[in-house]
Amino acid sequence: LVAAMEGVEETYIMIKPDGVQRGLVGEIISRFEKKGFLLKGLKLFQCPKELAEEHYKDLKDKSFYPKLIGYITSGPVVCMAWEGVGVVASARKLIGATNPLQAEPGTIRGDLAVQTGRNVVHGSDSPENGHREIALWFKESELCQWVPAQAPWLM
Ligand code: 3AN
Repeated sequence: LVAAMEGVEETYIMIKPDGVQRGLVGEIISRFEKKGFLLKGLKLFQCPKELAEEHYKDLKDKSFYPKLIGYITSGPVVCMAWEGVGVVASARKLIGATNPLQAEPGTIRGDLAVQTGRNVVHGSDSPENGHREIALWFKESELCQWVPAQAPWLM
């Protein structure tokens, strides 16, 4: 039902190792839940180096790339797949600017982070990448195709 709705997208959201270690998992998940998006997949996961490199392959020529790979593989991350109308852009708004010092108060990074290299959360930057990243981080069997019994906020 939901998948057939116009404008429905999916996005890959990941709580990075600093978010997990600082005890921000519940707080961050809660913001997406309260907004009203639909959770399709969720797991705590130690990311292997090869997967981190694939995920961030577009950044491989950047000077910070080796540090970024080291950071993402430094401890467990929380992987999430969220679905909803316009979820990709909306999630990026909830997350805030890449540099947490420029992120607006009220956003996750604006409220909870100070460093670009420790910005607690990732969100896909396009519907295509949402699709690609969910396929990269989740097995099909780890994703639930479900609709809440009462979900007027999704309709
Ligand atoms: P966003 O995560 O907001 O989409 P991107 O895609 O430009 O930002 O960067 C991906 C990740 O690379 C960021 N979340 C951050 O962890 C890291 N990153 C980006 N720019 C820098 C930088 N100047 N120094 C260190 N890490 C960076």
